[in-house]
Amino acid sequence: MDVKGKKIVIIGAGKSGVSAAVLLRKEGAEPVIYDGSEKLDISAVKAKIDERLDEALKGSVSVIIGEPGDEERKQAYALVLSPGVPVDTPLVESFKAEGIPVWGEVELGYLFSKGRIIAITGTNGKTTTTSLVGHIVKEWYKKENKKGDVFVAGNIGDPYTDIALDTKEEDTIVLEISSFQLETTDAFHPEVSAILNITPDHLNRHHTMENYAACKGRIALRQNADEWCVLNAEDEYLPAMAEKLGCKTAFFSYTKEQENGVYHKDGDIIANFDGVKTKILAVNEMKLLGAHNVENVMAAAALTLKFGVPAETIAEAVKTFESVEHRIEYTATVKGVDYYNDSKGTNPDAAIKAVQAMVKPTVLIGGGYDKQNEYDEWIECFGDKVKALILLGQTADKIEACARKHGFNNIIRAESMEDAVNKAYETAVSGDAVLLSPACASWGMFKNFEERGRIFKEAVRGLKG
Ligand code: UMA
Repeated sequence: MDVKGKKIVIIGAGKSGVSAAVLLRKEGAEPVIYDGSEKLDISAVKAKIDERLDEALKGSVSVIIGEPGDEERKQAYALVLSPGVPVDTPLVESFKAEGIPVWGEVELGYLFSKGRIIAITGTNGKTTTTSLVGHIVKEWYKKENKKGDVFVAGNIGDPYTDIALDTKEEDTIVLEISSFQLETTDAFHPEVSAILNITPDHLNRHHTMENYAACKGRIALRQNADEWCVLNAEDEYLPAMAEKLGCKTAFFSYTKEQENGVYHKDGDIIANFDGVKTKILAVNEMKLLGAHNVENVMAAAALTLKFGVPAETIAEAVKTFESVEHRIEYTATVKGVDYYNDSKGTNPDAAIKAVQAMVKPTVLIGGGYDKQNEYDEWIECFGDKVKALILLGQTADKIEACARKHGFNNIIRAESMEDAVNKAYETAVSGDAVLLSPACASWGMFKNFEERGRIFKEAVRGLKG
């Protein structure tokens, strides 16, 4: 793709927009970033761009608060949307009406990268599975002295566009991809892909579950009859979706034997392909906790087996893999109480998995930005395990009403994360656990879930004892 001298409009000056601008500028295009936030610190954004550009290109990307007008649209060669920017707005429609291509981070990264691609989506488990697949492929490269590098990028935090220009044919790119990022893919073509699960999330953006599921399905859009998509056999939507995909499908299941996939039986993870059953490893050899992590390991095993990694290498890599930051991350033990950071529990389904993974009476910290999710199933999963619920953020009233409806009344309100941690400290007794797993996004109170998790961990470390 030759973009030299082309004017390209980027919407959003966050991580994704900045990386898109750097890539395009390095390729000789003339990108301009527009951002809708009045609070944007333009000089900080420009500094982030300039630190990644050669001397001669520094200061050459404009960052503007507001939206592009008619003139900018007429001159534009392409529109690049950051993942957080909805596609169904009059602005995006006006570009499309002029026949201007609309790219997202994944499409742009794909157009400028080389190498083999493994792509992972799903409502929950994406980050752990993507990190684990990256770890397995890295171990494989090391063990077999393969030429090339393994990159891990996308929704996980380092934009695909950030690494695209560094990639070579012999490299492998492992991508975590969100539904937002899949709305703008077209040519994007991974060699193997996975959809881990589809449960309610981001319905304020996608409006219906059908739209949301259709977005996830786009990951396999360009895969052909020789390529594989790995799916969760126990998901409500995925077995039906498999019928419509143009590629081969492999399934993973925690409860049922699979004839064409990976399953869990009697504490073992077993692969069954072409009539041959191979034990990968036993669940008690994993460092990751919880049934949801057995699913993540099964998905990672199916993906990497179909990518060519031997079962033995997969097993060795899984055994050394520890949990990722912000995902049921053990933080500290203070006065006999274990604290866990699950800030990545940004929807009810993810938060249910975290509660299920707890083995002690739990004081739970929840609440945050309202993505219009329902909280009934989350509250129902508390059983006798959750002894108190500390609520903060925009959704506190909605969650409290839902909890009381289900007969759960031990609710404490907090003003900030520090306040929530202090109240958890006062409530928990030795032998309990405190879990931050909000079931909501962080936006509004925090920049992102990483910041929320870090503030939680700092507050925990600041507790006396
Ligand atoms: N903005 C506009 N107009 C809009 C919306 C946003 O101008 O209509 C501006 C904002 O003012 C802000 C910037 O866009 O300055 C933010 O862009 P963004 O929301 O796309 O965020 P980035 O910092 O670019 O990070 C994005 C992903 N964010 C979202 O999808 C919301 C990050 O995923 C991702 O790691 C990063 O690109 C690299 O790919 C985060 C996320 O929360 C982790 N993802 C959701 C999830 O996992 O559930 C989907």
